[in-house]
Amino acid sequence: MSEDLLSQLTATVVNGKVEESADLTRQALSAGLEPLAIIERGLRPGMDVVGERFSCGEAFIPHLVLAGRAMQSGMKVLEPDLKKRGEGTAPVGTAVIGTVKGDIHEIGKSLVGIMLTANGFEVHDLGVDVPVETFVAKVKETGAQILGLSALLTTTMVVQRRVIEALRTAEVRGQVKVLVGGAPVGRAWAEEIGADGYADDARGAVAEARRLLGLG
Ligand code: B1M
Repeated sequence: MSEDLLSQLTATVVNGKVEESADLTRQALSAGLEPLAIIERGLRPGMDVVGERFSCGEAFIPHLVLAGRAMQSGMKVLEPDLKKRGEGTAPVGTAVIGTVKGDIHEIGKSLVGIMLTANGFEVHDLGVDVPVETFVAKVKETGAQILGLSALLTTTMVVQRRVIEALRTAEVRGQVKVLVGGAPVGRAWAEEIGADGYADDARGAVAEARRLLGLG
């Protein structure tokens, strides 16, 4: 039954069915499925299918846009439940996150933000296509201990390096730990550009942020 719901959910994302995605997500929640399982085993696999189809010329930009909307409408249903988990205790730290300049991929970054919030972080999400200087200014303004930089394109991952350089120039590099992620980004890249941490998914981002703050 649950597996059936999850594979239907994957299909609604692949087919870009925005309302059906929200409906099925509600049904999955009512059936007692964990929000994270719904994301990881229902919604996200749909994005991977559409991405693969795009790579081999079987899907086009409008399909990516619709699939993105369908995934986001499911995530909207789950967001309040996930965020509630971080309420009621003092924040474990402050994080600024965003997708770097030139890159409008939003979903993975938002998921990282939701998961950090769910795990007790105060999160300032700057959105997508964020200029280098905006990251620096927000780190200064909030005194954040974590800066999360998302990049989904091989052409924009280089901007992560520029942000780190700009933090150095602004003399705030020492006060913030930089966490990088996104599909083309790996640990070797994180080390090459002098980032402090790397994670390949939202769960890993929370674990890495906690490790960087010495929270275990
Ligand atoms: Co684009 N796109 N896209 N796209 N898109 C990819 C990334 C691509 C791999 C598709 C493909 O070719 N198979 C490819 C990149 C190739 C490359 O550079 N290596 C690509 C391309 C080429 C493009 C355009 C250039 C296409 C064009 O115009 N010709 C264009 C670029 C626009 C721009 O940004 N300037 C473009 C546009 C778009 C849309 C706008 C249409 C849409 C985004 C809609 C939106 O976000 N609102 C879109 C989509 C949907 C995708 C795919 C299909 C799905 C991305 C997604 O949301 N995945 C994607 C293919 C794919 O990933 N399979 C693709 C679901 C999400 C939960 O996963 O974002 O990977 P992800 O995030 C994960 C991890 O990466 C990680 O945790 C997240 C959650 O588990 N993570 C972090 C992410 N950020 C992190 C930060 C961290 C830690 C972990 O710490 C701070």
